[in-house]
Amino acid sequence: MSVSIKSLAQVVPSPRQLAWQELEFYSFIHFGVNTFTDKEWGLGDEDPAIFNPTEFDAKQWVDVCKSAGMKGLILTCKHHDGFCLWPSAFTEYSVKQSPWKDGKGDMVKEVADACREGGLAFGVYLSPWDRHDKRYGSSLYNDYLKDQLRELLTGYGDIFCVWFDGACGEGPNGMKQVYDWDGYYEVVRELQPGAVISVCGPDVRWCGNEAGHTRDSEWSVVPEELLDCEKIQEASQHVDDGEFSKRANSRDENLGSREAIKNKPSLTWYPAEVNTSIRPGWFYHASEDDQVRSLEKLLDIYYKSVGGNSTFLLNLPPDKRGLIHENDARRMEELGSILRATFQDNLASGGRVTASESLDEQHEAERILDGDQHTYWSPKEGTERAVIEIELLEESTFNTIVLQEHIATGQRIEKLNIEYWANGAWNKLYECTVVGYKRICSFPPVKAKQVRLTIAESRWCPTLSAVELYLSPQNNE
Ligand code: FUL
Repeated sequence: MSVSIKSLAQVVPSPRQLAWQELEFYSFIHFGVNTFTDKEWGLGDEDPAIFNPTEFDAKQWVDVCKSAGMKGLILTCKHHDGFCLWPSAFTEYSVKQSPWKDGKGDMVKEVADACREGGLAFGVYLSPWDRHDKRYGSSLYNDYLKDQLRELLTGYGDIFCVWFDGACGEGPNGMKQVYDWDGYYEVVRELQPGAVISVCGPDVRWCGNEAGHTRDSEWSVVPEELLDCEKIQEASQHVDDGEFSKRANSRDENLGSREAIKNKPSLTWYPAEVNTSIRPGWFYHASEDDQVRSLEKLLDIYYKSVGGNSTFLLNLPPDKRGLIHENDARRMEELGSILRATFQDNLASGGRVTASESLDEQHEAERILDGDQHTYWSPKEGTERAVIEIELLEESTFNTIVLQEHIATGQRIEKLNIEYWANGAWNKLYECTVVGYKRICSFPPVKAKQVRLTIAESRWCPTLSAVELYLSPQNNE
């Protein structure tokens, strides 16, 4: 093994990664000329005159997101067609040329302001692939993209995320662009040091698919080579250097187990984001009005992403009016209601908790139930197995347990099981591998007063910052 277990346990997130992880659930908004042409990928020759949302209301977008319990929103400020939703000084191909607000509107500003007013974090998607701009394919284009980044990162307040898409097709002159990734990152770091750079960036890893599929064991500590994965994927398909097939890939199922990392020279904190759309497409198509994902499916993805050590980026495409369609809005409200009903009453609070051992007074077992996810229990350094017992104030029925590790000090738990006391014995309830930022455990309802957690395997020494018990009105196991 190239890296010791102790040093593995000490790979930690940056403050910006930590702040991003705590957002948990946020929306993607795909809106632009494609909304009006009924396409997924524009060609870059769309007439700006078609861009004319008649009832655009950024507050409606924000309200819909909030009704689902989302904490942020990422807007496609420019998609592959190159059309900009803000009046960029560096191109004419933008809202400036559209009839919307007589060419005087700034959609990025309206959305950013509405987010701020509504208490949502705001993020920007800026497609490096641009099928309109004539500079595409030359170094001038890299300067153009940086100028656009500067506009977006200085004119619209705090930005929590810059989402870079890996797509790299041909521009209007039939040429491909060699992206200056490091140059783009420098601009982001300089102007918005608190923002994460996602997917084609060093802070947030693409989960590897757009279907909502999640991993059972999602590690945030993974081989460093994954950092470049989305950037080189396109090129790699044309290069067979004999090494490609051995490299870790963001689509691999097993990225962070001891087995997967055993011969890797270096590891990094690179947590996953699950991105998918509420409909089959990323942009709005009236023909998909009756294909909004079911509440059951969305809940399932929520439990496995937010509750599977990832974040959940759910796309909600506004329609030609500039509103999130009633069907999608209704589904978001339903989702929010069930999440609120599930997580409102923690049956473990006020209970008693004991641990097989504790590091010191600051890390006693009580930290697990103190309602503060920034305090935590931990055993002595080097203790890889531990047992925690919780006694509730009264016998209760529950079907959901939320576990949280204190990830600011690393991700350690590798194997855990939960039991409950009934009929004079401990009964098996749930078994899992990783916990990480959050693990939501669902199972058929049980009635008990005592619950026992056994951490059977961990890296160096585990931590737990929260164990919460709930009774969800809906069974998600
Ligand atoms: C992909 C794009 O090609 C899709 O249009 C969409 O924006 C998705 C989120 O990323 O790479």
